[in-house]
Amino acid sequence: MLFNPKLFKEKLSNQLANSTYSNVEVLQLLARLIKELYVHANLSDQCSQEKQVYYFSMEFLPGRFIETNLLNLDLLDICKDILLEYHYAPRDVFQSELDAALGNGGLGRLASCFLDSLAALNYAGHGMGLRYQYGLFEQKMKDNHQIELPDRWLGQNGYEWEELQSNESVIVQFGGRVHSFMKNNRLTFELIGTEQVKASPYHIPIFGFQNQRINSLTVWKAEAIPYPPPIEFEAFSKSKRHAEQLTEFLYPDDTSYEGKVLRLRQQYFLVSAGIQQILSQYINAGHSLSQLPEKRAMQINDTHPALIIPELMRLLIDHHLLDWEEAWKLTTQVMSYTNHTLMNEALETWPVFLLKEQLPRIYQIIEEINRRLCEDVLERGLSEGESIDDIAIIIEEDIHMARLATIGSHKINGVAKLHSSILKNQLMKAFSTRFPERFTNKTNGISHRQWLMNANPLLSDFISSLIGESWKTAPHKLESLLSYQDDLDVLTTLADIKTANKNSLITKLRTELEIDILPTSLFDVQIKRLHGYKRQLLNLLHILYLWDLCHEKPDALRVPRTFIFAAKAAPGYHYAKRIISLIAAVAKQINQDKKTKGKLGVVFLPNYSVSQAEWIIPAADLSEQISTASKEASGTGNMKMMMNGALTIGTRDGANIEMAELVSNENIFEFGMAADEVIAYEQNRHYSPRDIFNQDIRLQKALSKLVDGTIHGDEVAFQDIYYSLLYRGDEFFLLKDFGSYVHTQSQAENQYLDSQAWQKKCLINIAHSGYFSSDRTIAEYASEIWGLT
Ligand code: 73E
Repeated sequence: MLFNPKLFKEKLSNQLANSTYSNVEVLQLLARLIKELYVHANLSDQCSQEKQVYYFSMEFLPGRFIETNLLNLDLLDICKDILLEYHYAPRDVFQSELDAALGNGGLGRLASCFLDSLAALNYAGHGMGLRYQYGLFEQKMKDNHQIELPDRWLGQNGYEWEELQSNESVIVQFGGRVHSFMKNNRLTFELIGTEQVKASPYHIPIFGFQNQRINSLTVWKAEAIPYPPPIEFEAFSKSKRHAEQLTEFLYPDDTSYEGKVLRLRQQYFLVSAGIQQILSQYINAGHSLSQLPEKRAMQINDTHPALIIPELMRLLIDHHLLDWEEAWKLTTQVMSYTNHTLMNEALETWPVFLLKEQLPRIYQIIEEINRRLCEDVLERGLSEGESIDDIAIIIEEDIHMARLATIGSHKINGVAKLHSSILKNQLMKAFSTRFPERFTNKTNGISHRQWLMNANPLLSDFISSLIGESWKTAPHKLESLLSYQDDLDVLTTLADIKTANKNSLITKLRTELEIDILPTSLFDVQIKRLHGYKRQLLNLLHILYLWDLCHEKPDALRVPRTFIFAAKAAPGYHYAKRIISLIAAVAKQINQDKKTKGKLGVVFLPNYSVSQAEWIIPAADLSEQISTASKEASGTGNMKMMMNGALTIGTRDGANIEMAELVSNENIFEFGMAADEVIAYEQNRHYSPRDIFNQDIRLQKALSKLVDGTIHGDEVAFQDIYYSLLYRGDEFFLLKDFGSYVHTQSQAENQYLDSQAWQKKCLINIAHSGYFSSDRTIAEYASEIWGLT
């Protein structure tokens, strides 16, 4: 028996009996025990015959592993009991684990949910990422401004869950030049004079849900290769710095040339290290390369790892001596690509000169892929109105990564129905008409183990008391809850659970951040990356409107509300940082207003993280999913809050549409323009935010607060934001959707007054949320993209 809870129990008790420890020490002890008893004991099992999937991603956001791992190993209750026996508070021990700062937002969290589901469904599916020493950044707020500090998540002694596998280190090469020559009648390519960086893998175990499966997340660290003696110290420390920089920060500022180079090098470092390791293990296991697609699959998580396509080609051609056609066939059969955004600025391109300089052989291969693609397209003919620039990978001096990823993959998917259809019919039309069988949709999902079982034990236990435990492995069975939608006792208990979760959040915020929130208020939550299209600013305009309303008619607001925000803004995204400052300034102002005290509250929680989300989401009443329609590819926060019994106020965007389809329109608050209207405005209709402003007194009052000195706490007022809306085109149609948003918000308020009706809607949402389990998503990827059985 490999998974032996008895042994775990014995060892843990022995250790705890022998000495007293701090919470962190107990946590480290638990991690050590789990690795020793479960991972090491299973290493021999790893070289199995089953097909292996690798999920390449610049980001992973696992949050804390301790509860997840204990739950998956069926040790959670045992462990809590032992800790209590030795007078340790399980919650305090667990919370001493720091979140791994390997991600930024939804894209990284999705990757972690996928790893959880891959293991839960007993697939051999692993993550490949980078081990960023300082993560994205730690956000602090100072005088209403976001300050970015290095996130020291690795602590003094390294990360408790990782294990360095130094025997699996590989070398990644940059720069140099390509030497081509004839060898055995074959044109051969060799890189010479390169800069070499050592890549060391750290394995983090990923356990399946009570099924004995152990997968891994491998994160690579960059190190300089020691010079042979005599060492020239100055040169060595320069190259050390250059190497180590590669895995210091996630998304380093790329506004400068050096920043861009660093990001490109990071991307190549990930894919080169990852694929070298995968190929060498594959060959060492005695497999033949011709069978690669039957035995290995690789998912490219957005375009950041798209260089894996030319890198695999390079290895197959230059190292394994395959010819181009064979190598291309294997590569395209192995690779598949997920697009996560249609936002123009996120569609990556790299300047040709940069690739030529940093990765000369990779550039040659991309050039050849492009040449063959264009030749083929021209031979078959362009359609009416089409130009080769709609298809080419290299246009003028830029390499288009989404096109490279698409042509090098056998499947391309978007992450919600609407997004996939825009991807197919607009952005990638020239490709989808030529390769229709490659385009598919895989609507995102979230791990119900992490976001319901772990984050909300009260709700999870209550659900099990009603419908049994089978939903835990078959989340669609949450639908059985529908038979309780008119059961008053059930609805009352749901309300009580929400209140208990709100109280826990209140206590946490009071003790840790000295923030006080109104216990009896409606918790209105918008937690996500800060971006113009996500429209945190629209939420804020509504708050300013309500503030006015409360002053004018003190009884107008029938339900007290607390607006909860949490968001990080990319360091180089000035406008997003200004919106954070505005939220913080408005919060300060409103919270000090004696006239609206007890009715309105606004909080901005600094340093948004997975662990923080696990506190906030179970306490949310209203989930703000208010992106400009067509801009949010899917969203996953929407699913998390739905699963935890919050109602959504949202646009018909991303996965909101599929949520509405499931729960039907009366159980979700939809508002605003639809995607096709937005697209039509963008393409040809004239949009005049000023006309709307001139006709809406509520907007005039709300917006004037940004410039008339009402909102201060800043050296300048918020003229820049005011101007962006009124004079710079209001890119994300806030003013256009404002009226409809305010109206729908007031409908939500009316509904909330009828607690029973509200709870019924919550129950219907929870019951349908099983569809959004990432187990469903992964089952679809497995059968339709990866060919797993
Ligand atoms: O809609 C979300 C989606 O739910 C989308 O914005 C997000 O991915 C989530 C998971 O599919 C996303 N992140 C990025 N692009 N899309 C991104 C792009 C560049 C850098 C970092 C993240």
